[in-house]
Amino acid sequence: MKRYVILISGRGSNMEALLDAGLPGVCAAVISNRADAAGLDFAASRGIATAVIDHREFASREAFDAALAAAIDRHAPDLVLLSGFMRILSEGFVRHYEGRLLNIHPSLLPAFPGIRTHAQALAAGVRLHGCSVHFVTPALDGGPIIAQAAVPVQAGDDVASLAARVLAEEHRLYPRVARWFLQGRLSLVDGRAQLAGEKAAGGSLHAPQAD
Ligand code: NHR
Ligand code: GAR
Repeated sequence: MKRYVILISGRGSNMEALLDAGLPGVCAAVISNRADAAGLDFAASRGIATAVIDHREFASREAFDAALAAAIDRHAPDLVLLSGFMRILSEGFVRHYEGRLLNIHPSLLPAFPGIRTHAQALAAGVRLHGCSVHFVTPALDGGPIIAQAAVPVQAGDDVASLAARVLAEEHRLYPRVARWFLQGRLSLVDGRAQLAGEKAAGGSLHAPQAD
């Protein structure tokens, strides 16, 4: 069984969705940069090892990232999942986990990288919004996209209503992609996401075709 580590910063609802999905792997640890992340209690209640590496205790991003990597590598994971993790990671960290580091981002990338994506989408007036799972590369939210899910933006939406609609899709999409990886079907090849059984040509991997 492959081993995975989940990184969180807060609520941890995507982490819960991953832990409840019956994934074909072992969650070796949940690690947070914030001691008050609610998700830590849920993980502990499942008997999963937890750790806190507080970014404020480090003089530089590189020093924080080195401590974080040490805490992760103690568990020798095959896969590391950013799950509402809110710290930008340095190039050295990202390279160390190249091909085994995934993120779920609450927009249809490449639209709206960074934070406050739902407010960005409302301000832009887009009719479709959603979420993307991608391999993490040094370019923030710029790594190869693996799968996406779209939701309509409805008249009268505010950030809360739109975020809730996207979050429901996140909870379906992220476990699905994690399953592909843990099954050994998903890999990063020449800077593209490759899913076994799908043609590489044409670019995008459409989640509905892949199951
Ligand atoms: N690191 C790299 N190198 N590449 C990516 O693609 C990354 C990453 C680290 C995190 C998640 C990402 C998201 O899904 C992610 C992708 C945090 C910020 C941010 O601005 C931006 C994007 C993401 C996560 N963080 C601020 C910082 O200074 C802090 C913001 C806060 O604490 O609220 O690190 O959106
Ligand atoms: C999720 O919507 C996730 O996509 C987003 O934060 C939320 C975390 O919720 N991630 C980012 O914005 C990363 N910058 P959760 O803690 O309940 O999973």
